[in-house]
Amino acid sequence: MFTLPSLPYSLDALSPVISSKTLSYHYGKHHKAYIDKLNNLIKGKPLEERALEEIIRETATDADEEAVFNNAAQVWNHTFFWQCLSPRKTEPSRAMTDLLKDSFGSVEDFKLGFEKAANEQFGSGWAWLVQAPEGDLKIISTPNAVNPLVTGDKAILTLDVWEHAYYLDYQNRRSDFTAAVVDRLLNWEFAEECLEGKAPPPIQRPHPAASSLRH
Ligand code: MN3
Repeated sequence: MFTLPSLPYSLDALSPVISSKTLSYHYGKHHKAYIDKLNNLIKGKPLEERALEEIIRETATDADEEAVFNNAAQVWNHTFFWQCLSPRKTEPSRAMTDLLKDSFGSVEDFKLGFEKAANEQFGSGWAWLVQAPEGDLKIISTPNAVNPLVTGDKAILTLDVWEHAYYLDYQNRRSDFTAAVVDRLLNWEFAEECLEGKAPPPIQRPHPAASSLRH
C-alpha cells in the first residue's frame, strides 16, 4: 500500500502565495485521494508488487490501465511538486545559472518561458523544467497526469496548473499564481539535487516494509 508522504513544510508555510486552505485541500484531499484510488485499483493485482515508477511506465500506453496510470502519475507528480516549492527564497546556483543561460538565454528568459508553458497549458496539467537525455534543459507542459517518466526526460522542477492548485486563492487568474510561485517559491536547491541525480525518486517502493515515501 502506498501512503501519503508528509509535506516537507507546514500547511501555512507557503502563504500568501499558496494559502494554508489551498494546501490543506490540495495535499490532504487531492493528493490523498490519488493514493487511495491507486491502492484500490491495484489491490490484488500484479501491479501491486511494483514500484511506483514502474507502474507509471508500464501503464502509460495501456488504454486498459488508464485509471491506474492517471492515479499513479498524480501520486508521483504531487510528491515531486511539494519538493519543488520552498518557503525560504532560493536562487539558482552558478552552475544552474550557466545551464539556464545556455538553454534559454538567461534565468529571466527561463522564468518567462516556464510561466508561458504553465499559463498556456489548456485545461489541467503541469509545466516542467526537464533535462533531456542529451543533457540540455527544456521546458515542457503535459496534460492531466502525464509526466517526464513518460517522455523520457529527467524532471528538474514542476508546477501544477490544475485548477485545484490555485482556484481558492486566485480564481481564474492562473497567470498571477504561476508568476508568484516562480518568483517566490521555486526550490532551486532541490532542482540542483535533481540535476545532479542526488535527489531520491519521490517514492521508492510500494510495500509496508519499505513504504515510507522518500521525499
Ligand atoms: Mn494537484
